[in-house]
Amino acid sequence: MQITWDSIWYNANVATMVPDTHAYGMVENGAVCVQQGIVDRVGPTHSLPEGSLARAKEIKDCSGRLVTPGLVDCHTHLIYAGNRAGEFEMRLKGASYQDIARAGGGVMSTVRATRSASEDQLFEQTLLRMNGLLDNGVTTVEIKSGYGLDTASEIKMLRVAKRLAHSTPANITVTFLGAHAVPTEYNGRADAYIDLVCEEMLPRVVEEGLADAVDAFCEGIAFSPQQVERVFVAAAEHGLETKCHAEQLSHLGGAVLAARHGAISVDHLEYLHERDVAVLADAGTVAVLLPGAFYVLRETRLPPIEAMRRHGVPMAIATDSNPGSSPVLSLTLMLNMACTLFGLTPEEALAGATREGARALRMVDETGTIERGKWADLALWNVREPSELSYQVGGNPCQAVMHRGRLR
Ligand code: DI6
Ligand code: FE
Repeated sequence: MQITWDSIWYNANVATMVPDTHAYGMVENGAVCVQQGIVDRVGPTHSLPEGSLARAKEIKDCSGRLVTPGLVDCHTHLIYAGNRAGEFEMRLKGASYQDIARAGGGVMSTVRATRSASEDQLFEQTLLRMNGLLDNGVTTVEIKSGYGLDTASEIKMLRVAKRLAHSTPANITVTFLGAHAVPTEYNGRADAYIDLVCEEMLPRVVEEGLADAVDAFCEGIAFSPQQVERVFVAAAEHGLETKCHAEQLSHLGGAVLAARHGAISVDHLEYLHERDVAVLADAGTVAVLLPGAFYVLRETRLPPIEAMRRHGVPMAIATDSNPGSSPVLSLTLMLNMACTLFGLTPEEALAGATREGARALRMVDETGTIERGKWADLALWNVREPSELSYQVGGNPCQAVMHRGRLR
């Protein structure tokens, strides 16, 4: 019986990102054969069964260019209204991110704009940003709520996320981040706000099936470890995965707390202590590094990369796309910053935006590497070597994207 594939991308340098003896899991002059949205075969082009290309429904001669897994952006706050260019100017004149937040700006400024926007307006504005990400080779995106901070507005954001999931050619996962900041109306009553998150918002979110995971911001300008822990306990009662914004601006111990509660990922981590790293390693928690926020806030303290490497903590890279600390829509630019600012190797950076990003979303069995049986999520780039993706600063080398077998 002769096999007829739906599509074949051939003559490509295929960085499968499957961890093995070759750097980048590279198959030189390779071919990827796709059947019903799934990768069916990866191997050298010359070993394709005779006549495969002639019989395939769709073929692409990649002319020696690079093919990678579709990129995975595992941490975004893509849904919001307005922008914070004014705060950017204030920070350039010396105000700190925390000063601005304590004065009622920061997250709360975006909350006011997001509360006043209609669901349709939010959808339209977010779609433009989503397309920016996807143009840059992304096929999987995590989206958080967290700019509503009252039940109706959080639900509004999550519905926009679900609409995006249905109308975008990408795998979208949705995270409920009700515990992002204490809204003004709860000033001085953070515990009462956590009651609202756990007792009213979360049950509604679960009832409407609006989220895959729950996140919380553990920080001086947000919530204490005790408050975050209440959110994790409530999430577990509802059977939802957890994640945590931790050790971004100071060390409160959120990362270790989250890891002990079985969180899939802990994110930011500039202030993580070396002694915390072993706990993440034992728990199998992914460290999500966000060099865009580090850059925009002109942070100087580096996450303990070498210790994470030594302990084998999986490291993912994401945009943290948000209007305050990381107005970023290019994940390939984050590969560059992960190398130049955090000292990752180009291979670690690319793994961070593919395989390890997928791991941070518990999707690594479906996407994040090019392997038989996984979704055919692929990106074709106008470069030959995978290190060029980290090397280039700005611009967009992405030439074609396939999501679950369909060309975008
Ligand atoms: N850390 C971040 O980087 C985003 N949220 C968070 O907890 C930024 C949120 C914002 O400034 O709008
Ligand atoms: Fe974030």
